[in-house]
Amino acid sequence: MKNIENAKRLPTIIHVDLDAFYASVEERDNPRLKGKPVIVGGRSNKGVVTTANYEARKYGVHSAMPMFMARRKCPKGIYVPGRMERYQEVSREIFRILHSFSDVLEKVSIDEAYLDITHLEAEPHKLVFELKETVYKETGLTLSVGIAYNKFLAKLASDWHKPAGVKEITPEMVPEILLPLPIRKVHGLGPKSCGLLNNLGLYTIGDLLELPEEFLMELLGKSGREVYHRIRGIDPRPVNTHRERKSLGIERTFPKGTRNRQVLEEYLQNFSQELSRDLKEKKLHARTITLKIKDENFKVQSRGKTLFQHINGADEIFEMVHGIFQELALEVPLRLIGITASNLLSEDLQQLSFFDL
Ligand code: TTP
Ligand code: MG
Repeated sequence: MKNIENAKRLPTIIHVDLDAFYASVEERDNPRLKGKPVIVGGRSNKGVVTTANYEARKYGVHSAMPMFMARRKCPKGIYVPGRMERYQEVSREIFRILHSFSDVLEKVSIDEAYLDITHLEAEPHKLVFELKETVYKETGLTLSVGIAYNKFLAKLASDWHKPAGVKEITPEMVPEILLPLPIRKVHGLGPKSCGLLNNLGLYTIGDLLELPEEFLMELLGKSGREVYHRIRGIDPRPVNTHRERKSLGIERTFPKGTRNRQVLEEYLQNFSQELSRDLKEKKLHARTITLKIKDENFKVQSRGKTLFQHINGADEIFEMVHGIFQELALEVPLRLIGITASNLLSEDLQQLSFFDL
């Protein structure tokens, strides 16, 4: 019995993160940008950098940097405004590919996911190689991957050899890898907690290992326990395929305000279709549909309707949002229109509850 217990394999979890995601999509869509420093962000000098490709990072440009500073550091850079819808579209394509490798997948953000591949036959490095090849062939984008036996270490590893790198962290490597790392690398320690710990003279994970669990809990509250275990390479969080989503939405800003009902309704038609596709892909149904508008005076309004049953069909969504839209006076031209689906129910959970009845 003991032997069987010992032979039980550790999980194999991979963390996938696209390289300079928005900037890479811009490069791919516009070959003229290839090899040049590309910066995506607000057009005005008051805006900030959303992301910069690795060429631009050589000049010291990075996410959240004010645009004027980026322009100063990298005057030859190519500055492009973001195209959120396009990034969403490419992201969907990538997630379709990721799903085909393992359906035990947790989406963390538009360009980041955990996949549990423990149950698959394939050797992890071989699978990761194929996954990278497939994403590159089908989308032209590169990604970095971390392989480990838990989520914390997999995420740490994906950042190791960016861009386009692969890094595995095995149990034997843990002390050597973790001890010298700065404490900000610990998932769960934000800038505020890091500041507190630095003030106590604690800078590396090695320093943190000296602290008793109670001390960390007193300092950090509930997350103190998680941090205590994480710095020892322990993280029991499973890859959560039903990560709860609160809402799903799509919106569009216009370069010029419009009151043209026909044009606006056309947007709503398209959005309803896209939202429906998104909900179906995620096996979700929504009970509340909300219309969001912003007019030329920057006045934002959201109006929602809630049904008794859950829906995810394009026609049903459009019918609801159209009803709300028709009640609007449209006195001031609109600069933005969008739809959000909320009060979501996962199909898997729904099935579960049927069985429970
Ligand atoms: P990240 O994965 O953090 O960054 P990245 O993909 O651009 O670069 P890296 O190679 O280091 O992974 O974020 C993914 C996308 O999310 C990024 O392309 C743009 C967007 N983003 C923001 O909108 N605001 C931000 O502050 C950051 C960091 C990212
Ligand atoms: Mg990324």
